[in-house]
Amino acid sequence: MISLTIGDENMNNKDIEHLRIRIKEALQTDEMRYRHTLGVANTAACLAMRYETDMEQAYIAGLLHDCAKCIPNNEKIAQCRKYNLPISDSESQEPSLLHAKLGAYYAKAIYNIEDENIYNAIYYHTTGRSNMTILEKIIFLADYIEPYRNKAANLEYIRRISFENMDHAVYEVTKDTLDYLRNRQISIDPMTAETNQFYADLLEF
Ligand code: DGI
Ligand code: FE
Ligand code: FE
Repeated sequence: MISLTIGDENMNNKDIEHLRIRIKEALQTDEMRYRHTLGVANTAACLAMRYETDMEQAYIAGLLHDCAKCIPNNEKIAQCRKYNLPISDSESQEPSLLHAKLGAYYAKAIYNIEDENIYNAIYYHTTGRSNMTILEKIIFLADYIEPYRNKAANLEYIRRISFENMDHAVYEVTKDTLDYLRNRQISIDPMTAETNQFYADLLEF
């Protein structure tokens, strides 16, 4: 169902406001993180308008996408073990990556958001994956382009093409992320490389 107003169809405004307050509390150890989160939620809603998909769903996924970000890394590992979430070699090496899958789990288990599409958008928001849904691409891109982001290369260009062709924008984001990781000799998660390859092939780059 396409929802064109926030807090209308599936959740009322009080539910969304409640969710926002809970997220603010969950992120209170990092004052920039809540600001970033609101930026992602609002940017995701704008992309949903552009691509004529459910705006409320995009907003909620944006609000929740980093809900596990502020948990210390050793605790992220402990939580993943506790809830039987698989930890890959690359995540053992770089446990901060776990905030994506742990956040997806929390969206369902703690914040009671049952929507499978929101779950996947949060789960894959850091590395992306092959053949993403519209919502997955919206969250992946909103995370990178929201107004408070200011460090990434080519941001102006990626902001523009996100509103023109999301597949192209996902390709550019993963390309820049891979360059960034290689330049700093940081380990590359196979999923990040796979996402880049999938969108390069799709676009015949
Ligand atoms: O949580 P955010 O900071 O808002 O954004 P995010 O979930 O996209 O995480 C960004 C970080 O993830 C950034 O520092 C780069 C890192 N990252 C993305 N792909 C990989 C990666 N880090 C490693 N080690 N390997 C990857 O493949
Ligand atoms: Fe994140
Ligand atoms: Fe984020």
